[in-house]
Amino acid sequence: MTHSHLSHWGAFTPEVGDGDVTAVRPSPLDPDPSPLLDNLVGSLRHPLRVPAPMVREGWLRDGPGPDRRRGEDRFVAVSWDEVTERLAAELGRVHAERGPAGVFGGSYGWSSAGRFHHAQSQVHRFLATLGGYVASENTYSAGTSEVLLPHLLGAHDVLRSLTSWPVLAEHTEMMVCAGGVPAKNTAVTPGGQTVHGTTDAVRAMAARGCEFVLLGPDRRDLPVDATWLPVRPGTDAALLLALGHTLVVDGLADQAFLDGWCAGVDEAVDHLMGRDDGVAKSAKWAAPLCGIPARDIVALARRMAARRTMVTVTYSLQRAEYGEQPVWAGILLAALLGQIGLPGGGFGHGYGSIGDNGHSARGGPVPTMPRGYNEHRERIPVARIADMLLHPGAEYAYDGEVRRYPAVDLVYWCGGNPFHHHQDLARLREAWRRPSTVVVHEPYWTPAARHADIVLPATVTLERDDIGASRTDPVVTAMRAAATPHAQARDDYAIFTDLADALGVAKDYTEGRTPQEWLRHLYEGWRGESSTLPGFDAFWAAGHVRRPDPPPSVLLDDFRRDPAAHPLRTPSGRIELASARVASFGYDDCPGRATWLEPTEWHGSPRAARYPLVLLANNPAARLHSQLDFGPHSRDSKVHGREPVRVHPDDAAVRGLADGDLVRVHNDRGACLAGVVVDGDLLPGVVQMSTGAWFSPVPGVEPVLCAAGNVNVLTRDVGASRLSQGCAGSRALVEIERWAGPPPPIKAAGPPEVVGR
Ligand code: PGD
Repeated sequence: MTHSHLSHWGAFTPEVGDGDVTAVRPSPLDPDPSPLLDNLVGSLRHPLRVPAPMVREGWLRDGPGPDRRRGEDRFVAVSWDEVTERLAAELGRVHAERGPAGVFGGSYGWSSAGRFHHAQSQVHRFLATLGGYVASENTYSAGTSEVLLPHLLGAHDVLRSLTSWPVLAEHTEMMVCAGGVPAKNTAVTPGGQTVHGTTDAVRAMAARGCEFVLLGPDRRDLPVDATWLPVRPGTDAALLLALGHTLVVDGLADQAFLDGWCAGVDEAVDHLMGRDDGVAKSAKWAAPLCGIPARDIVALARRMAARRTMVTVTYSLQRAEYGEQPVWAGILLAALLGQIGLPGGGFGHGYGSIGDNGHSARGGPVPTMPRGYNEHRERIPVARIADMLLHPGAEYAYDGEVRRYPAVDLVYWCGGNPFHHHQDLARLREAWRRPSTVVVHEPYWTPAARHADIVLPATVTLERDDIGASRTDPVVTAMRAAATPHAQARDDYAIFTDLADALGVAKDYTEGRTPQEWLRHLYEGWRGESSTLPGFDAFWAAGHVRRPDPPPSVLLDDFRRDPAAHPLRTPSGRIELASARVASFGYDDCPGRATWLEPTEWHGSPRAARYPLVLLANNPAARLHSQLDFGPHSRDSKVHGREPVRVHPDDAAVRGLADGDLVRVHNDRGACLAGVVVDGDLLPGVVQMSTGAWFSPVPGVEPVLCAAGNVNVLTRDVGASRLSQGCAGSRALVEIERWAGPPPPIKAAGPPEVVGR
């Protein structure tokens, strides 16, 4: 057996003593194991585990209802029987009064690896069995592109089937990376990753002579030496358009490709030339916006045209106001180069945004817990949760539709942390006070759990058997329980089974299967008639089964070979460089062709007079999102126990700051404490803080001061545009000042107060 367990950040075998993990041995199959595995040490019996079912004191005493105490109240431990009875009654009340429209089960979040005990699948299945719920659509990761790309490239799943790394290693001569290929993100893959191969793949490309060009404000976003064009945050679209403009005026655009494979070419090129708005998107135009000299832009465009060039845009660029534009401009630039569909050239999206991007999928789907059918079809774009709670009944625009927010009365969350993943947390906290009841299943006292009325203690993967698998992973893993559940924790499946029983729908929910029977059922269903794959018992005994290596893939190669036989699912069947359909929606924040729109928050906006630093609020290197923030590896990354803020030496000097100083990072939405790390790898005027520190508001400070350094107190809660309504959390304007006086304690570092009745 090579390993006995799987997490989103690696396969491993734990060493367990006294009921807890004492050490973690990475799988020998993994050439580049992630240090995130260390966060698992001490995670099973940690004081932040939720030991028993908990009900918020105010909810228990006063009953359901909007409540400003949510998040600050004490909790009362109750028995499983009592909590099941109370929660079943409350679900019954909401369904009777409001029907499925009263229950929000959108419940976004990565939860844990494991195909059966997958928290999202379990909560959706349970709520569907009950008669339905308001769901959410798209992701915080790539919600902008998930709406935009079908308009430009059709149903082709560009987000998941990029040209694979071995093809890039063989053919790519230049890789122009808007946002880089950040190694930190490639440690994690939803569902699990036994083999970490992205950093080695990038190094292999560099070793074969591929030139990397980083367009971005943080040099660390590429793990190899690169030509660095430190573009100002929020101006990538301008730079990409200027590169395209240069190709056109220099006669380097591939007219045959534009004529044969693209639609909307005249409109897109007219905009580049400024024929529609009088502003040519030239290098001279872009230079003062993006901070890159015009001659460097022109020289880069010419070098790109002379080589096999891959243009890639990270997900973080679309996780922003007007985030559609850098993606659209990247596609336009790649189309002008004419290399889309050729090995090693063309367009990529999200190389380095997630561990499995660029690694080919291995055949069909992996074993998957069926979520059931949600008869209530209503859904909101995932990042509009606070708007929904604050403005029931209000109209909003989305992808050409006009919708209304439902009047939700009960929020049910399982496997996610909205007080980590959402923006403008002071606003979210206000919204969170509105529903009558908030239910959270959590292994830990996360900020989401602290802001709930009913907290049900869930097991973690090391306390249960499961099947681990993801799209690209070379093995399917028998995940073996290594410890007994902590205190009274139970599996989400067991919790929902009892609730379903109390509500009279247990048979529909369980289909009469125990967890072990489900594992066998899911595995055998996945194996099908295959004679090459072992049966369940042999799989379980062996610990894993290998999946065949997939052939290398090239994005859109079939379309390139024969566009008539393999048309895209766009109105024209071609790549839509301008989209009449998007234009017909009439959105000025996402018109029908790639453009640069001035962000509300960037160096050039009036607001920068008060908040002159552009904060990059991106995914962390020391943990997955907010998971195990208390773990040893995450803790080691902190400064005075707070999240680090990286500051350029010039910006530090102006403010009299040095390494290790405690600072207040602030704007008018809120503030957080952070520890200074002076770092010359940033563009001056740009600071960087990772998401994921556990929200720890200091009581009585308005609008909010987070003692731990949760960066989402500073970000703006707006949709990327009316087209996608995607998460726009990746940037914000801030100022930094030294924190004078004793720092407030981090309350989220310990459990909330639990009282008797
Ligand atoms: P996680 O910390 O992974 O964050 O947001 P997400 O909510 O996914 O939360 C998962 C939770 O599930 C954890 O609290 C964990 O303890 C719990 N959990 C794990 N296993 C189980 C289980 O078996 N049962 C139950 N009941 N619970 C379990 C991530 C989201 O954040 C994402 S994907 C992105 S890309 C966004 N990125 C940014 C960003 O770049 N910038 C900003 N400002 N904000 C972002 N937010 C988004």
